[in-house]
Order: sequence, then structure tokens, then C-alpha cells
Amino acid sequence: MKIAILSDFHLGFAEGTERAGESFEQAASALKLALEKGAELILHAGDLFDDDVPSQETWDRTFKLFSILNETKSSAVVVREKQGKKQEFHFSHIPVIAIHGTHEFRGKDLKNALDVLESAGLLVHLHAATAAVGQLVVHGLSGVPEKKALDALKLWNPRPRAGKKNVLLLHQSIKEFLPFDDEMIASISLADLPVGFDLIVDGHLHWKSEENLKEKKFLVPGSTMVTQMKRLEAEKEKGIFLWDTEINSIKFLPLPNQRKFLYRKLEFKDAGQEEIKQAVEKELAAILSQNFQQKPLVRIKLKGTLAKGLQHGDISFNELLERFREKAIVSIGRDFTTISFAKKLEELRQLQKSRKSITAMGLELLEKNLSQTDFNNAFDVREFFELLSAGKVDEAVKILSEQKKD
Ligand SMILES: [Mn+2]
Repeated sequence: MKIAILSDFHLGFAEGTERAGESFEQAASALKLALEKGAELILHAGDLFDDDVPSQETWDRTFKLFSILNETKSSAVVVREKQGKKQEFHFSHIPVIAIHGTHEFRGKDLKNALDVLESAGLLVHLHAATAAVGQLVVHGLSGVPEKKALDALKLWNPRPRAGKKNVLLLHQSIKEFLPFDDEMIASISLADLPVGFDLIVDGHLHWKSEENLKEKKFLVPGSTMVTQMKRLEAEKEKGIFLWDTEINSIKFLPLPNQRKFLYRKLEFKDAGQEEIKQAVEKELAAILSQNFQQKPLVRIKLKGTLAKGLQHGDISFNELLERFREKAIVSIGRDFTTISFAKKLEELRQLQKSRKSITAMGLELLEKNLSQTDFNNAFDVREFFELLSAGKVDEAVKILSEQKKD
């Protein structure tokens, strides 16, 4: 069986900007590539959507995207098993099995975007469940908060099924894959991953990787588009993996027409405004002296120290960026060690960097503030927050009052 392994489409990313269509174009080219290479099944490792509640525009484009699959014919039956209960799914096109990621995550009793796609007959969604197709068994654990990930994995305790091909799908950070300066938390390391699976696939990390460990083969498909502007994303190509289970070969296939992403780090010592602006301008001019098929993404990270009295907020690049706007999509990261601006700003910048929606930011702040109280997970924070953000204050208050009675 030929299986295409894809991840992190982030459909709807940068809606309302000049990159609005990119997530759909990249996802379409990934799906087309999979079909062209004869894939009979598609596995998706999470973050299919960028937002937990996609806009109508995103839904519309998503259904159009999935119609690409109608070019294939299939009579595949997928049998999902969760907590001893079995359910059959009949596909007329190539089947898709997916887990949800951190971006689709919603409260326990709420439907997430993948549940909606499942109801539309377009995929089978797994969370701590398995799906069998012919001789293949897919074990899927959707994205869970990093702090609880290792416990969740141990509690679920997936076991490969004897006499079958077994693949494990996850959507988590893995300790070994985080650069030392990254503040994302990870509770799972490669050693924690269970043995006996033919393949372990992890979404969430946006740069592709392939690790051949003793008793484990670990694969990160990466995202189909650049969303995080991290250095590693600039170094690795975007694409899909194709696994041929008959001959046990796994190949990485790059996507055609990728937007170039260039990452540069500039270091300064006690620098003034003009020095910094000139250095940035010089770098941009050098990069853009080459020809690109598509406007490239350029991330310039500024490091080092500023002249006395100068704060990084004082430096405006607006005029400079305006001049290069036609040629590139430029973003500038200020990582000066100025100290005095203190923690708050850094925290906000981290939130902004992770490109979370306002809802996700709000939820994160609420969770953080609650963790500093003695509330001790007395209720489902996500559900509570969803109710509040939907204006259902009475229901939210009910959750609180119910807790009080206990
Ligand atoms: Mn992602």
C-alpha cells in the first residue's frame, strides 16, 4: 500500500493578507503530488487548519481543496476503534485519516474542525483511537497540551497490532527537536516513544526530519508552508513523505513552486538607529539582487546591544520596509538584550511570535493566571473560555457554581 504522509497545512493562515491563498495552494500541491505518485491513503498529522474556529471563507476553500480527492476512486473501508467501540467509514475517494493539532484544539465537549470534516464524510478523525484499513493500523493521539503529553501517551498506551503494519500519529513537541533557545515546553523525548511500530509520525514541528533509531523510525513531515519564520524552516524544503509498505521504502518528495524563505541574523554592539537601519537595508538589497519566481519571505533577526538610551521600540523600519514591499515579504525580529523593558514585553512578543489567534492568546493568559491560583484544574478551562467568548455568560457561571457545591 502506498501511503502519503502530510502535516500542518494551516489552512486559513494569514487570512486578509497577501499570503492568504498560500496555505490552500501549498496543500493542493501536496495532495496532487500524493495522488500523482499513486497514494492509496492519506495520513495527516494535525494543524490542518490554522484557527480553531475557521472562517466561512476558509471552510469554502477547504471543501474545494478536498474535492481534489474526487479525482480518485476507492472502495476503502476504514474501521475506527475507540474504547472498544467500532465504527465503519466508507469512502468513494482515497481515504484520509487525521489527528487534530494544537491549532484545532477545543474544549472536551465541543466539536473541533476535524469533527466537522468527518461529519462531511471527508476524513476519519482520531484521538486516542485506532483506524484500520486493510493490513494497516493507524494509531492516533491528537495534540494535547505539552505539559500533559507524556502522561496522555502513557495513559493511552498504544500497542502495535500483531501481523499488521502499524503507524503511530502524534502532534507534539519532542525534546530533542527544540533548539536550546526555544521556550516551547516539551514533555516527550524520543526515548519515551513506544517501540514495535513500523513508523511514528509527528506533526507540530514545521521542518521535516527523518530519524532512524534503534527499534523506531521517526518522521516529521513538516508544514506545507512557512508559518513560523524560524531558522530551521529556511533550511528545509517543504514536501510530503510517501511510504510504500510493500517494499518498505519511505521517500521525501518536495513540493514544486515553493516560496523561498531566507533567514539572516545581524549582530550589533552598542549600535545606534542609523547603523542598524543601514545594515538591514544593505542585507535586503543583497538578498533581493537575485531573481525569485515568487516574492520571497525574508526574516531578519537583529541581535546584540543598543547604544545607551536607545530602546528597540524607538527604531522604526516602516519606511525601509515600504521600499522593499513590492519585492519581498520582510519581517524583522528584534532580539536585543536591553534588559529594562523587562519580562512583560518579552512575554507579549513570544505570544505574537507564535502567531496565535486572539482567542488562543486569551486562553493562554487565563490558563497562566489560573495556574498561579489554587483553582487546581477544578473545571475545564477551555470549555469555560469558549462559553465566555461565545457570550454564554450564564452557562459559564453555572460551571463555576457547580464547582462550588462540591
Ligand atoms: Mn503547526
